Formats: sequence, structure tokens, C-alpha cells
Amino acid sequence: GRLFVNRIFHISANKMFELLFTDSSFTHRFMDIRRISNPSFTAWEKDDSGNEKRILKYAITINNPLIGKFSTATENQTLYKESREGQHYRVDAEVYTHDVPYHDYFYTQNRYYIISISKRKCRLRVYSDVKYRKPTWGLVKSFITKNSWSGIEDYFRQLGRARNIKADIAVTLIRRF
Ligand code: YK8
Repeated sequence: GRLFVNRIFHISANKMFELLFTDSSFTHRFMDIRRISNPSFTAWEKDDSGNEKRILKYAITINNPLIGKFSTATENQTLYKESREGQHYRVDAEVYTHDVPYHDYFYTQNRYYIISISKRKCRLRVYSDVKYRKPTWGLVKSFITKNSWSGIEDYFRQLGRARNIKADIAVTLIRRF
């Protein structure tokens, strides 16, 4: 995978996990900013292997004349059992976009690592990869890869660049907890 985010945030690892991976009001606001609508979440549930899973469904705004305006998406998240509350977390997310061209050929895999640095600081790392679900012709493959990378890059740039979003989150967190 490619490393898309690697930075220190001035919130605890715990808060970062809450922010990104629970059905909180922050998550909803965050999704608003990311132009993600109609989210629905299942609760985290332990599976046979001891990892926890949950499923998200939502619609994303794309606004790319080649691809379309919207797509529905399903995101399967796995929280690995090696995660230690407040210390480090690893979450894998498989994102399936259902209404884009060639949607049955690929999905996006995002790996999130949250590592505690101190009481009020953590590092967030996000790796992404485009995964193929069936044999794909070279031309189609490069089309998918190109469009996916630029989409993912765009999305994480928006997230990373957003110093005010970070500040916003911090303020909300301070007010709420
Ligand atoms: C998650 C990766 C690809 C997809 C999109 C599809 C191009 C299709 C190319 C065809 C639109 C929130 C993206 C960016 C949609 C958004 C996805 C998000 C940002 C024509 C061959 C949704 C993280 C995430 C992962 C993958 C992203 C899609 O939390 O280009």
C-alpha cells in the first residue's frame, strides 16, 4: 500500500479512535465535511477470530463527469485484536463503491494505525491500496488505478490539509469531554 497520512495530532489515541471509528456526532460532522451522506453504521461485534467488525454504508459525492455525481458505498471495517485501548489500534477498511464504472472489478483497502505518543498526542498513519476482485485487462486496470489513486489522494489531502478541521475537532472534543 501507499502511505497517505503520517502525522501527529494533538489528541489522545483514544480520542482519535473514537473520532474515526465510532458512531459519534464528530464522525457525522466529519462525514459532512468529506461530503459523505446517509451514513448507517452497525455496532462493533467480535467475530470467531477475536477481531471486531462493523459495516458502514453511505453515499459519496464524486462530481466527476467521467465517473458520475454520486455513488453508494459499503465499508467493511476490522479492528484487530492486537489493538490495545489507549495505546495502539489497527483498523482495516475495505471500501466498495457500487455505482462507479467497473465497480465489480476492484475495491479500496485502507489501513489505519493509531499510535499513542503521550497522554494528549497520537500518530495517525493511513495506507491505501487498490485491490482487484477478478482478472482485469491492462487498459482497464490502469484506468481504475489512475482514477482511484487520484480520488484517494484528493480525499486524504483534504483531510490532512484541514488544520481548521483538526482545530475544530480538538475544540469539540474539549467541550464534550
Ligand atoms: C472512506 C477510491 C476510488 C473512488 C472513486 C472511484 C473511481 C472509479 C474509477 C473508475 C470515486 C470514504 C473513491 C475515491 C471514492 C471515495 C472513497 C473513500 C474516500 C472509473 C474505473 C470514501 C475512504 C474512501 C476510500 C476509497 C475512496 C474511493 O472512508 O475514485
